[in-house]
Amino acid sequence: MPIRSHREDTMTVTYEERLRNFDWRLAADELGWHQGEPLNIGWHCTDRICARGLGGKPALLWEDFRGEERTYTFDDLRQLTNTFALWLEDLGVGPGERVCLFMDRVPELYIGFLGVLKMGAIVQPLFSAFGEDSLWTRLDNAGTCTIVTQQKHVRKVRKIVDRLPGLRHVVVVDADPSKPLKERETALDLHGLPRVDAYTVHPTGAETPSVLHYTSGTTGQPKGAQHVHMSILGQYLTAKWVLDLKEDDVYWCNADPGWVTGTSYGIIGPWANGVTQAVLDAGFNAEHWYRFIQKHRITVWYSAPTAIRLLMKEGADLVRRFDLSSLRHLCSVGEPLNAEAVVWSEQAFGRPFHDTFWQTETGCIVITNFPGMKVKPGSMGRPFPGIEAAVIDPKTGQEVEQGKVGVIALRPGWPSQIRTYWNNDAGFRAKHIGGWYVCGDQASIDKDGYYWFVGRDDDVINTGGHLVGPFEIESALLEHPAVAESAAVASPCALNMEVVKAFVTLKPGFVGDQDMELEIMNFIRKKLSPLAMPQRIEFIEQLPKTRSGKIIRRVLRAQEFGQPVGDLSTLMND
Ligand code: 6R9
Repeated sequence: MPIRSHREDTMTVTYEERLRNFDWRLAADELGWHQGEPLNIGWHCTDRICARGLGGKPALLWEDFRGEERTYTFDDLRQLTNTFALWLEDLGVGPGERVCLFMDRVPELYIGFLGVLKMGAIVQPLFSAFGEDSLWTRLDNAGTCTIVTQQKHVRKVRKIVDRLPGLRHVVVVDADPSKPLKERETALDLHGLPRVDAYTVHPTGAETPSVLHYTSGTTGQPKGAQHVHMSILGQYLTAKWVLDLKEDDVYWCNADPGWVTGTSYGIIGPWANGVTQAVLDAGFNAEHWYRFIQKHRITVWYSAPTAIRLLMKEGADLVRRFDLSSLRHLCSVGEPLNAEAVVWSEQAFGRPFHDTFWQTETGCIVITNFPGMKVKPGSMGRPFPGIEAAVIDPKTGQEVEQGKVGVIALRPGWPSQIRTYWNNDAGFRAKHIGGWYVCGDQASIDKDGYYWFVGRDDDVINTGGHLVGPFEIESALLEHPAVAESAAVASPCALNMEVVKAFVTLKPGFVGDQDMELEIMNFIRKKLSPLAMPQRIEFIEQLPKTRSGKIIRRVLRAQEFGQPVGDLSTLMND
């Protein structure tokens, strides 16, 4: 069968040309998929790439904080994902069950992700820095049957396993033989198993659930955003057109697969395109990052504003000590990309960062600075072809006038959009108004159709590009014996844009001093995660509330940002 070349210079195709007669069928055609046929992300990212004759090409260039390195070709990935899938089947995991991956960015995470999808189960990646409460909430909600983890994280799982009757297996991918495993625990030495060359991938359909990512809102515990296999159509095409991926690229995505960027564009998008990607399982260090780019000759880099701000702090002189001439396209996501960061990157790297806006719920990039399109520093760009976007008044559902601020709304129907929230369809429906899906972000549109981000339209805190819900923090705070009531709000931060600040009232007999502040901070860090830990705690006598007793976070938030507090006439205790 002749293999159609995917080589094509997207820079020569303008945004306007892409818009003309756009149809998502284009992505289906390029992926060789027809409506009604089985569709499986795991197969498309491995077997199909090998069938295109790219089996010997590196898929994953992996390196960790100790400098250990490994390379996996697409054929390695194909076989190892088969091996993983069959092993899970033999363990008794069935299609549609939830398998959580709770690991650092080790190769087993990437292989496991595609392996779970190949055997038809739903993959639930969770950030390995999560503490026991964050972990329990998400495993309990999803009814997870198996968690795959590392020896270093198994301790956290052990603390909650008794409260998870549906969790049948705890799989440890690097089990230390000197440390005995407990009940329900199983060791998996993936690299020691005989490789499975032929495996019958489960015939998942376009609408079969694939990935479950937990995301935070203002109310209630985090919600499970339920993606389906058809998402690959959107992830494939946006990776190709927005990240501008071409077959000889070496691509680096900074995001952890615990968050949607790390799966949509750290696994599915690039590999569906047959592109080599590099992974660095290490924390931030500017020199290390630049050395990594230089060493692997990274060409396309997908990063985030907080990381860019950290790099800016280190200065452009540091950049000049490395040969970063391989870089040809830079993109950013997760938070507003300041105009200064775009200007700085032009100076430091000779290229601007291109902003991309999207969410866990959208599954793929929806508003963006298309390659070749004029970048207006500070703007998020324009809607991706096939995405009908608007800025509406959240009360009426009507589009606002040009230049006026409203909320970003998207017309449902693109392939990567989540289908619902796990066990919470009402929560998902509540995000729709007048036939629009409402993102929860405020923006305006200028005369050229560019979107300008204003802020969140709810109480969600965006810290370094990670969304944290106030409810989860406040619930955990209440578990501390000294805390009577609390409100968690965003507080400005030059580096992370926002950090969590908690306002706390204490029970009688407790003193709100520095020791108490540190104790509570630590308590939250362990239970939830370092991201959710309040960076500041203010002990107050009374929280602002409505007459019906609801805490009004916006008053506290406005104070933090030095903004007008607004109408306080509904307050009970002002
Ligand atoms: C992909 C991802 C989504 C929220 C989103 C918005 C913020 C994302 C942004 C941005 C300004 C951008 N956000 N991209 N804000 N400019 N380019 O981050 O998913 O974790 O669900 O967060 O992040 O508030 O609604 P998720």
